[in-house]
Amino acid sequence: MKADPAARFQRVTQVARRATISRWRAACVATCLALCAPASCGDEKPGPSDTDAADSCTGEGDSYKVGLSKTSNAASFTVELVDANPAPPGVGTNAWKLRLKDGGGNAVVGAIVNINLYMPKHRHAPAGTVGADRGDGAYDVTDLNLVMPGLFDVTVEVTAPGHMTDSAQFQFCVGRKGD
Ligand SMILES: [Cu+2]
Repeated sequence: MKADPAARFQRVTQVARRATISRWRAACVATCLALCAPASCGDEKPGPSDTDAADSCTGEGDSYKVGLSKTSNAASFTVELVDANPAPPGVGTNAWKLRLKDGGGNAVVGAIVNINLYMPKHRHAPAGTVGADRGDGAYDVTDLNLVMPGLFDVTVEVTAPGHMTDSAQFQFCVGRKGD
């Protein structure tokens, strides 16, 4: 059988991709194992050293408060974090209420709101989600999944009628639930 260079290239690419994915996965698993290494893993109240191991980003990122607001990169919007559950943001499923305003302070309605996640220290991007339009500039995010402890960049990408797509970033150091 004649070797097909295109097929061979595809196979090599696939193998390389798979290797990248498995390396990525291994790094992730290693991180999780390191976090769960203490015998106390699963305890309700981790000790101080355990907590440090859990986040390794203490003091970094935004300090959560009700009404924390960010201006988008091109200053088209402000994105206000009106409410968060849990507060501050924690590992697992998070529910956020956002309020969007344009540069003139008017409610942004009918926008497509994508929430993108990235963990800068782990260098991977967990799956994000979307915000549901509740009218009058209010958008509900019900299933923001912060999959593990660590530093998260939470990018709110807004595409609204009459505006260029623009993004605002929050950054949170996420600890274990109950921290
Ligand atoms: Cu991670």
